[in-house]
Amino acid sequence: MFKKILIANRGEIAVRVIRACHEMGIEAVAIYSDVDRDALHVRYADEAYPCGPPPAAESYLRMERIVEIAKRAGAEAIHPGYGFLAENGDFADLCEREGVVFIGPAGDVMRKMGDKVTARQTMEAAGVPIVPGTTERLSDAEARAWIEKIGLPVMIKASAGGGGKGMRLVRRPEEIEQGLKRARSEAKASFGDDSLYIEKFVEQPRHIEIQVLADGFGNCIHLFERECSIQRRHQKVIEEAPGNGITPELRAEMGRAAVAAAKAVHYRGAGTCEFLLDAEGNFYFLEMNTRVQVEHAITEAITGVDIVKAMIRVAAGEELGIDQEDVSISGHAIEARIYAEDPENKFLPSPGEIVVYRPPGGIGVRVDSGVYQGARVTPHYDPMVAKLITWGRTRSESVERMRRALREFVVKGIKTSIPFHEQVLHHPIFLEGRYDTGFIDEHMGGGVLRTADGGQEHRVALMLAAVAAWRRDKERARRAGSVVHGSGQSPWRAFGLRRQLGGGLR
Ligand code: MV4
Repeated sequence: MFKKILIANRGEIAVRVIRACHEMGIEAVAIYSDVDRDALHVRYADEAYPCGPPPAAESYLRMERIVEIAKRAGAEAIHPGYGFLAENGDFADLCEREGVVFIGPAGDVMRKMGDKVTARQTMEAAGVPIVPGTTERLSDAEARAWIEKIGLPVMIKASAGGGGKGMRLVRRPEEIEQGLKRARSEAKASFGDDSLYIEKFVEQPRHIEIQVLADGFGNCIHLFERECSIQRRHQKVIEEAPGNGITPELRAEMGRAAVAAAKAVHYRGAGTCEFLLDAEGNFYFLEMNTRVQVEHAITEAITGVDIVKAMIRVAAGEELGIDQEDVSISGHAIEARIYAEDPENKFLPSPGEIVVYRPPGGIGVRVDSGVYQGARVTPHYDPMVAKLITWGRTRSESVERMRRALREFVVKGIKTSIPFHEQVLHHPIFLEGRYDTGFIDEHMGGGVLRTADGGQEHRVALMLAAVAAWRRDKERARRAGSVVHGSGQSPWRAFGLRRQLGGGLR
């Protein structure tokens, strides 16, 4: 096993990896940009080295410099976390050339999945269902012909895109020309690659993803699904595991597809296959994320498997040591991503000093955070300051814990998305678990919480929704004996009293 690992990241994920290292008796080396000298991940690490000025391109993305630091510190491996260099095949190649283990899949595997046209070809060949559409790079003429054949509506997507970047929805014939033109020029400008492909548009899909783990010996398992349909502008806000209403049969089928996807590329490490699930229960492969994801912790909560430790073990050449039959789902977990953003002001970033920081605790609560009281949130990086994960034996229990934990969570000095999460956690459609990717746009007014000036109507609507939820909960509790406790008094508490008192209750 490695004796020392460098973590090429910052924030909560760097802390998460350091914790795994320390449990395994491995020393952790941090890197930090000039504004991160006092960051939490630096304090947790055994050693830390500066890597440059705050812009990521001059610090956390400096491949040669980071590998050089690893070698100088005597670290045998680099964990990239998520973001930054995590899905950069050239970085994995560089590590290998320099004799440092990259904790993740091989560079060519990342490139294969990073290029969506190649990924679609690979998945089709492996028998994994892909969204109906094309599997070649298309000229404009070919694209027109295919759109004719597939029929509207379609999505025009950039092969080099992903995660919602570089895609355009075309619903009407007159939108085709501009769609193609814009998609191509955006792809060229954003990725330096204007290859496009076409997919049939899946209406009101749900985002269901499967966690996989694989070693270098051909062992590959899945750790079931996560539902990530609650997103705002392709940014996940709330995730849960298992997914709502996913039958054991569908779960097994999607799990098999994800394992087939991973095996097709000789995957090693932790990865995630994203699928769209339509209203009829059909699922389609979208893309594979070749890294540990932000939301991995909810899978850890329901399976008990430490995903980061598994990544480190297989990167060190060990066998996975877990069979598919060894894993099962226990209970339900929900994650709320706490962002330093102001939900009452268009989710604008809210940097500054965290003057008061009092995270929740107690049974079934996990907080993975990269900040502490007195720390500064700078505008240079991702605004996520903490992940709040609650587990319960049932979905209702995890919901109740999440409400309780959100209520306990005190962050002062910066604005956070906590009030927005509280509203979602009281929304009848969320409570029913019958939502899709349109939830925030259709039921949360696009996510904009308006207050003082002219937002009265909006607030009333949200309060009525909360009261409806409370009535429904009460009615259901009466009929089924499965209670979502605490909602008896909370619609008013959450939306009226608490706001009137201006946070005084905290
Ligand atoms: C789609 C789609 C409907 N049909 N593709 C957005 C993120 C990227 N990973 C793929 N995305 C979508 N692709 C087809 N053919 C709808 C979305 C989509 C979406 C997907 C997952 C979660 C949230 C979403 C929000 C809007 C659109």
